[in-house]
Amino acid sequence: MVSGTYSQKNTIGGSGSTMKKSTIMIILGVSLFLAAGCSSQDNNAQPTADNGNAANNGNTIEITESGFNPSTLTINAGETVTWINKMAIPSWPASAVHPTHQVYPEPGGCLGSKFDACRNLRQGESYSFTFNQIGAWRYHDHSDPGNTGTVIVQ
Ligand SMILES: [Cu+2]
Repeated sequence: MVSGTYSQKNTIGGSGSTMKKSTIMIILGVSLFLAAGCSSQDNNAQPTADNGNAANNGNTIEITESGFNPSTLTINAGETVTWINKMAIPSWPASAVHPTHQVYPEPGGCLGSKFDACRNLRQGESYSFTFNQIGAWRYHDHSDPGNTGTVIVQ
């Protein structure tokens, strides 16, 4: 069927109308593609941005050469904090007090409490913890115990 359309048996008028149809189809197709492309970009951009903020309520602490940034962060109970290692060397966020990590009053984790990354984060890696206990919770870098910070949960 397809090869018949382009065979020499077709009249000039026949192939002309085929070309017009093709042109219209292409224009329609491009218009639909552009319209669909624009709307899908709008639909995708907003949920991604919203979800990114909602994931940890913006409670991100960067681990840098000069310490935890911010070194003190205040959140509401039930919110999640994410530490991200921006250093080339590894970092292990964990509850005070080194080396037992037992200050945060929830059991679990690998040593004394649930608030413990339990491993070194490499550069670019992150650790998230949800604070359900109200208080001022000191923590440190288990791989560099002199580096400390506080999460205040209200
Ligand atoms: Cu420690």
